Amino acid sequence: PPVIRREDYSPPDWLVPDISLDFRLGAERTIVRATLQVRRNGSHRRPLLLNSEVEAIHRVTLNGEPVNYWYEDQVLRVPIEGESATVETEVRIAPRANTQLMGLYESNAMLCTQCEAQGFRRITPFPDRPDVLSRYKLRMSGDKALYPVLLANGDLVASGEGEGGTHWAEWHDPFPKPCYLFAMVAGDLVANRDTFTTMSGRKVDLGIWVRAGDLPKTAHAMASLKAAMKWDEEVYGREYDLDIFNIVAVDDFNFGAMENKGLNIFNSRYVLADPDTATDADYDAIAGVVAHEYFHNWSGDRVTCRDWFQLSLKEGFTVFRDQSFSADMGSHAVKRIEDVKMLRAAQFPEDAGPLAHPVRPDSYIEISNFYTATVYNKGAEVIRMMHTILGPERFRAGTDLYFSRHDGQAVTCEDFVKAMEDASGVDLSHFRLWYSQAGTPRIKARLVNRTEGVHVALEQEVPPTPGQPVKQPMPIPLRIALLDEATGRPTDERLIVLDKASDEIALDGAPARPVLSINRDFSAPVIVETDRSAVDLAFLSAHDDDPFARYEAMQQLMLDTLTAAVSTGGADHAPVIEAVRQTLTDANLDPAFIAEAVLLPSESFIGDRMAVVDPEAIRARREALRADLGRTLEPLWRDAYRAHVANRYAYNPAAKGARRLKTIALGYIAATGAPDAAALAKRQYDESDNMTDRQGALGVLVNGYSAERDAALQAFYERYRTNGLVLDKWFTTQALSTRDDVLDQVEALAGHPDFTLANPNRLRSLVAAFSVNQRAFHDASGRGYRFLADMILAEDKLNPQTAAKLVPPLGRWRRFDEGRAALMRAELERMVATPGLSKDVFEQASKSLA
Ligand code: HT7
Ligand code: ZN
Repeated sequence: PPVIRREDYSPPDWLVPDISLDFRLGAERTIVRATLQVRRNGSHRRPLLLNSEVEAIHRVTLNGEPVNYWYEDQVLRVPIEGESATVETEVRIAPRANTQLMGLYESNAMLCTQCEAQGFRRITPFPDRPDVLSRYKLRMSGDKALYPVLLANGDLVASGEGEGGTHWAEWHDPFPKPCYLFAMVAGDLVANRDTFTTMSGRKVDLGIWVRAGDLPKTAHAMASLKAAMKWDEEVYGREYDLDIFNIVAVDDFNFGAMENKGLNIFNSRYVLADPDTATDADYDAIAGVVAHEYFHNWSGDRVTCRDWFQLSLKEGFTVFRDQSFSADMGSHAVKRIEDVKMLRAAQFPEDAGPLAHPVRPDSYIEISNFYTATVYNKGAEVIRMMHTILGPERFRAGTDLYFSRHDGQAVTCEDFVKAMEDASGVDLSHFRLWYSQAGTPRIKARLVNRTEGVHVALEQEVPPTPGQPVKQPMPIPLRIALLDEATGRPTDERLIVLDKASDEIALDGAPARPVLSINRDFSAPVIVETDRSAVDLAFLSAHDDDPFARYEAMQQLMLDTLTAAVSTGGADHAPVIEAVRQTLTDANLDPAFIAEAVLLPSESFIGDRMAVVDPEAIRARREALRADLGRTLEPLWRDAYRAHVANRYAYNPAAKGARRLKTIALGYIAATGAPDAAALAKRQYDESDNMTDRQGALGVLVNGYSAERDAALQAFYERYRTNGLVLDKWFTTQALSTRDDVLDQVEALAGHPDFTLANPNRLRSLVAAFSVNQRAFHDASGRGYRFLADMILAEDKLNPQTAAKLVPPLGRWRRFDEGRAALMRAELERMVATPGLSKDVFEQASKSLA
């Protein structure tokens, strides 16, 4: 398949300032008529090229006359003599047969669209690229009984009854937009309606559209939306610009949600919540995703991307915005820890593997493979570093300038950085490397005593990545402080920017016995190695005034202990146990923070720090430390459990933290092998008044062999079998079990009548969850690899985009022993050799082999 390169960008030959669309809706067949007003862009004689991946092209006219068009390689070429013209097309599409869930498709009897990145071409012929901006007018008509609600971007301008039980609606969107932001929905839906008055006093009608039975589950999404609208006004000065803002929940969706102008379409898992069916993590995710999509109205819709290489322009920036929003709505410390955990779980391995790419990639085969943790999460860290370097006021001046300078335009990451520079006067030339160089920088830091005082000696190395064998040193902002080992007090924090391969920086005012606190608040997305001893780390885990650094010290202590245990077969657990004891008994700490701090690093994170990953040894040593922590501190775990067990459900940061700590304590009690542990967990399961506690108890039970386990799994299934989102949790919980027979269970679950490849959430709930179960997935027999490859190949026939997202765990073969590496490679080779493989999976699998 052809490779698309960033350096080959050229502006569009033809612009389409206006488009009118007419849809005659039907699930089996929908007829789409489009009228494009086109205008030549620049002086050239090239034809108009329209991307087209529709079922059938019925008719093409030019200025009202039939035209000799030419259709080849999914491109329709229309020769045009003049400088502007009217091009009309009529095509047929088949929403029900659309299993890719791109373009117009059917989900649960509703018709809906997904156009980013390249779905619009599956609806109607069009120059499907983000730098062609058009004003849209749309008319749709369909069966009123099947589709009583007809929604699209912009404002509803007219509606009425048609013949034969049909009705119609017309929507106009006054804001020019790229076609990837086009959306329409037709279905039997009801709305949770509300209003928001913007800072200039305009009233906006809000609607969250769902199936009738789901209406009671929309309150949290609505509250989140209103909070996000207010926050964007207060923090970024951004006001909503249309009179209507609608959200629609859809069950079959390839991604989390989509920011279509005025009509966001959401995976229902990021809309629907009540305490009985959604966990605290679900509630948090809903708030975050609702905010993210809403924030795109400015960072993505009003100012969009020139080409898909610039994806992080909107995604990195918008993730940073949603992270900041969620931090402001709850605990900054806990949110930062969660975001860093996510970065380390998803982005660091990507950056260290065969699919590593810069935040602004240089080439792709299939753009949907580039909606990655690097573009999103590392992209957000890049924006955060600019915020750190410039400070909040200059950063805000930069975003103001960016929005005013580029409103209504399709621009580049370079334009964003330039606006930051122009508004702040800070030179960011060197900083631009963060967009172009892949790989996670590694820093070595140590304190050295010089005659003039204490210095911090720093070295950096950026590892080679595919296509980038040699790297330049990056500018790395590091927040640093020294803690006095005698008093526990910190010196003032300072921000240093390491911009050379190595440097030594004097730290004035150092105490007599300083301990280094570095990369505070995770100021840069890097791996820091220090020579700090277990004593230093334990000290920081008890005293550091920066909550992230405090958490990090504990993680490092645990990681050092576990990596030593894996390589030598055993290690001294005492420093970790003492540090956990300190944290658990510190009455000044928030339970939500304690919960994060006392959790051991994940098996994959431990593996990421090893030269050759040994999944069995990691599991064994981690479980040994867990059991030791459980046994030695058992009275404290039981205290923590009792302290929170009787709480009535409420959704607020304190109650969430209490629930989290309670279930983590339950896990440690179970790790001791205490005879009452299963009964305790079953009681929590039976008596809980919310899904967080219920799923938490199930997650503890599922790792054991008790009768309570089977009873709880059965009860869960019976209670929630008709609720797809909750049933997903049932699959995931079992796929993540630490039991030795999990592979048998997962294979059996793939044959369960409720398992289906047609719904991406269900597929991910079992298959993606299993692939992060490090011990089971990497079973030395290769059975886990075969299972995953079989699933990918089966899914590829229906939904290549979703299939391709499952490939990366197999691409980590270089990190494993020869036996496992050969087995993983064999599965990748089998995929690449499969006739009819999609370019989506081909790109991921072939790059993973290289
Ligand atoms: N901007 C949205 C991306 C998206 C997407 C991409 C590929 C295939 C399907 C998709 N659905 C949504 C989501 C976001 O970042 O807000
Ligand atoms: Zn986004």
